[in-house]
Amino acid sequence: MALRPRNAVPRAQRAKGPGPASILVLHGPNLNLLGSREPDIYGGRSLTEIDAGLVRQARAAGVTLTAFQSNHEGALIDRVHAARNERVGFIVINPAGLTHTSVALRDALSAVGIPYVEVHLSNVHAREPFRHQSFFSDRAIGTIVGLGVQGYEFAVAYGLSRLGG
Ligand code: CA2
Repeated sequence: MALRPRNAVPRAQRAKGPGPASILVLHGPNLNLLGSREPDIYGGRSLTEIDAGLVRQARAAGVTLTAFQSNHEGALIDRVHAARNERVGFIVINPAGLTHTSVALRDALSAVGIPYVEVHLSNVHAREPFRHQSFFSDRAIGTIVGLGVQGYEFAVAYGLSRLGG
């Protein structure tokens, strides 16, 4: 019997096509407001600053990282579909408010089959009961909540290790 290293990515989940696999970071509705409102809950850094840091983190490991934010569910679904043809090997997603409502975005991620980690800046389990339910967690490799921007950094570091970067 052939043994596979514990964290190796199964063949069916590897990014397709030539060239190195990349990481896609997806941000859901209202996260474009980061840094400008409710810093006590979501921190003081803008989304542009956060994304620039993640791009640098991945680049240092020789991996391309692309970030995308939308306030529209359909645009996020289209972006997930596009990832199929882009050699995206790993997704980091903060679905924001769609976490608690969107079967459609969950279905899109399941359909493309790209492994993902779900990140939330705040500890959703310490907030209102409606935030305790996620349509994404059971299909995620893992979830990171309540660690602020570091949650994204840990998720990208994990993605890099999976991609061998
Ligand atoms: O903690 C998170 O990351 C959330 O995904 C953020 C969502 C919330 O609906 C989830 O329950 C938990 C809200 C994103 C709103 O982002 C804002 C950013 C700055 C100012 C106001 C809202």
